[in-house]
Amino acid sequence: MNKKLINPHLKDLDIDYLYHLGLDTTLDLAGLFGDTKFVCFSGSGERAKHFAKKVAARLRLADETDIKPIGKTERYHLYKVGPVISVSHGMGMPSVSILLNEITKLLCYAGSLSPLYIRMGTCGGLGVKPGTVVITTEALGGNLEAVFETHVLGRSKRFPATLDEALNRKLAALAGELPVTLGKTLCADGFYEEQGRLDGALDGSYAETDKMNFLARLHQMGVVNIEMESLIFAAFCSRAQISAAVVCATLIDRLKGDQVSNSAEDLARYADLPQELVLRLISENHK
Ligand code: R2B
Ligand code: URA
Repeated sequence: MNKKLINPHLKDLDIDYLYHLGLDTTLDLAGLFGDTKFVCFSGSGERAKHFAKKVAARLRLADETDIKPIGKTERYHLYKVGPVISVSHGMGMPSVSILLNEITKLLCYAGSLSPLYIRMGTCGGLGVKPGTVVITTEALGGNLEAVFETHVLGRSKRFPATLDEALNRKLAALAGELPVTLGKTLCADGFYEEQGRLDGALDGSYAETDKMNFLARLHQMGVVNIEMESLIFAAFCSRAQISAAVVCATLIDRLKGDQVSNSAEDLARYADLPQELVLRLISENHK
């Protein structure tokens, strides 16, 4: 993280209320979070808790029963175990964007020097078996460019979105028997039409052949998976010079269908795979 890039207006605040986390700068943030080395993001609160418990077990730290959320849990669930923050980000880029802002301020106030940010998610796959772990090399937006586009003060702003190649290589090297692959990720603004599905509520006015042509085009561009958060994640982290990676397990092969109809056991098994890869990285650094 490059502290020089942090918003200079923050020093004018007497107290900064990290509203969505339910934390503020009157608390002992340095004591609670100053030693953070990894921030691991999951979609749901359940998965963030599950990961926190696994970190505790793998690093032989806290007892499972000590794993309690810090702050409020109305929007996000945040756990701290040893050098790891495990936090949920919800679905979609706006939700991730709010969390990235508040977590990054939190870590600056806490004095955590260079934390790694890793998103561990689920996704649709393209031409890979369900249960494949995809490490994102490049995140593309709905217009298929590796640029995050947003609006600030009524004007369009474009931010390049790059991830840390060296971190990707490190993660890939830890794969062992895990079914890991590297590839581009399409980051969509929605789950249904935005991902070329034909099972949304409204008539998208496109046919099966249009959908298949689109998916084939993505596949030819080297896109291996589709999810909803990687682009803002990459863009925010590039802007703050935070080393970041996105590691997601595929639930289905979109070349074969749209519906996510996996059993609860399969879903849990798949969601565990990115967690296992990231646990290996954390354990290696904790030796
Ligand atoms: C993957 O799964 C969620 C949608 O089901 C979304 O958060 C994503 O990126
Ligand atoms: N998450 C997505 O965003 N898309 C899928 O197809 C599956 C999970």
